[in-house]
Amino acid sequence: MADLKIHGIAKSRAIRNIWLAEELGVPYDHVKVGWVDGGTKKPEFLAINPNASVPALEDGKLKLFESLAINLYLAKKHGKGLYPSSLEDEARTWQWTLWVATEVERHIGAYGMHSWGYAPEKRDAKVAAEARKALDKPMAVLDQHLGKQPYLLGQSFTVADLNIAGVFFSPYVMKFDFSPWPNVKAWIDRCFGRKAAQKTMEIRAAS
Ligand SMILES: N[C@@H](CCC(=O)N[C@@H](CS)C(=O)NCC(=O)O)C(=O)O
Repeated sequence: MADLKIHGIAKSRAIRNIWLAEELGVPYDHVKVGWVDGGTKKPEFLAINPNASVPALEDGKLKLFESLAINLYLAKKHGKGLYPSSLEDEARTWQWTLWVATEVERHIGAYGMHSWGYAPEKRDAKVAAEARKALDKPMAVLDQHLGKQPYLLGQSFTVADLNIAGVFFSPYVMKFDFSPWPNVKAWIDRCFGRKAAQKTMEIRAAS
């Protein structure tokens, strides 16, 4: 049994943490907690994440929730070049992470649920269209930034890239059209072309 436990089925935001663990090459146990089957409501899970949602992390005595915060912690703890070494780049990592969580995730989430996530009878094309339109502004910001450099912090892939690309994990798998933002498209192909990302996709596909 590994010290590190990632709770949450692969077809959930836990995939972001699985990807990071695969990048780091750290041993981890994958505890496949889901919500449809009531797994997130069980007392033993609520003791780890009282929000009744996945993912959640246990690392020895530490318990954490919030997928993107979990990644910041793991990347900082294990390093391996994925966590920035300067204070300024650390601040940029927090900036992009909070940006994707507050400016992007709800729109891409709504688009995804109303395009492929919900059963067809629950999908609302109007909600999907509005969510897609709301993405234009933040995606233009990301595209402009990535026109200057291959990765968010510069020349190499870091947890900042993984956290932002991780929010697009299922849209990427579901062939969301990134072509209106060519720099984002080239960057996300680079991110998901990584060996660890490919392995993570296989884990998700097999789940
Ligand atoms: N902001 C949280 C969101 C967690 C979340 O909403 N997870 C979904 C699965 S991807 C969930 O467990 N939902 C439980 C439910 O809908 O009852 C994070 O990024 O970890």
